[in-house]
Amino acid sequence: MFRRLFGKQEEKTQDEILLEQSLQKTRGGILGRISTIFQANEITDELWDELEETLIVADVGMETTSELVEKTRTRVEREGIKATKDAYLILKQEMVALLRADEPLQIEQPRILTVVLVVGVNGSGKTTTIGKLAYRYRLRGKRVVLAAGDTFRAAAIEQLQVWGKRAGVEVIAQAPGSDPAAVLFDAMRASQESRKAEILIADTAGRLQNKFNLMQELDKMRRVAAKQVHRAPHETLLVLDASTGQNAILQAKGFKETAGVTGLVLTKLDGTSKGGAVLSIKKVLGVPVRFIGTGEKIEDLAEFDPVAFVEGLVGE
Ligand SMILES: Nc1nc2c(ncn2[C@@H]2O[C@H](COP(=O)(O)OP(=O)(O)OP(=O)(O)O)[C@@H](O)[C@H]2O)c(=O)[nH]1
Ligand SMILES: [Mg+2]
Repeated sequence: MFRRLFGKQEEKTQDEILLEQSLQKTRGGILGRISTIFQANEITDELWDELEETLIVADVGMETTSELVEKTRTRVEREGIKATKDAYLILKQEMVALLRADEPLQIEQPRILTVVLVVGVNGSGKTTTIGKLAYRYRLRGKRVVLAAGDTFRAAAIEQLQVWGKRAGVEVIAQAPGSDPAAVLFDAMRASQESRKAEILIADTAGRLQNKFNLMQELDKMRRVAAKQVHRAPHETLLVLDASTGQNAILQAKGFKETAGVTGLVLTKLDGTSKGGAVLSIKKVLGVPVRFIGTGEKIEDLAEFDPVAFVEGLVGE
């Protein structure tokens, strides 16, 4: 019913199945209670109170919780809805509305070369995500090149090379310690000339959003990209460790202001019960979630789909 409401086929895609599996812990936790709340016989004040409390405990955040409950309640009252199962449907619709992106993802839009910058704090899962993205788009018949823009440590370059091999795509790298903007410049030129690549994905060093020098370095990469290819970088994906819940959102605020972030990748959703925090991300940051990391393997990446996410979050 819920899927059909959004014009979805009954058959689930591989991405939707991955999403649902990665939300098992979240659904098994406090958020799983929501479907029980809506098994009550009547819609009462207590039902709304209980819903609000559950969402807050599930790390959804105060502001988003209030808005979500208020909107759902208003619609239920205005539309004269009496059955709890119909109210539950409205709640899920409102959750989907919170997550919808305003713009399409740029990676597969037609253009000569699409440049994707991947940023985030240490250990959030940038390099792993790049490997997964490269694999995903190569399987779709795209020519992909990776740029080893994390020149901080030799091991970081090697790690990207390992992922490149796994994904079956080329990695453009320079010696450790080189200027990341120069690596990107080289990789862009190689992509356009000898490699004829359609998608270039650049790794960057893990950094804190408040480290001035590192943020300057990122800015330089952006400027170099823009000089060489019209409107590049076309996507700047911020990778966040979803297991840190609301903290991930705080971190993202800092990045968003300085790094021109256009989309989010949430990793390690599979290992956490804090998936509820995802509901407030788009509202708080104004940036949509684009991908979900669902494990450590190369195929463990799902394109974010609000309907499948909400289904996985609270159950059908
Ligand atoms: N369970 C799970 N683990 C993940 C996921 N994504 C990344 N990891 C793990 O997180 C750890 C860090 O991943 P990296 O890709 O090296 O992170 P990074 O952001 O590139 O780290 P730095 O280069 O040190 O800043 C690794 O052990 C990955 O296997 C995910 O979606 N799920
Ligand atoms: Mg890395």
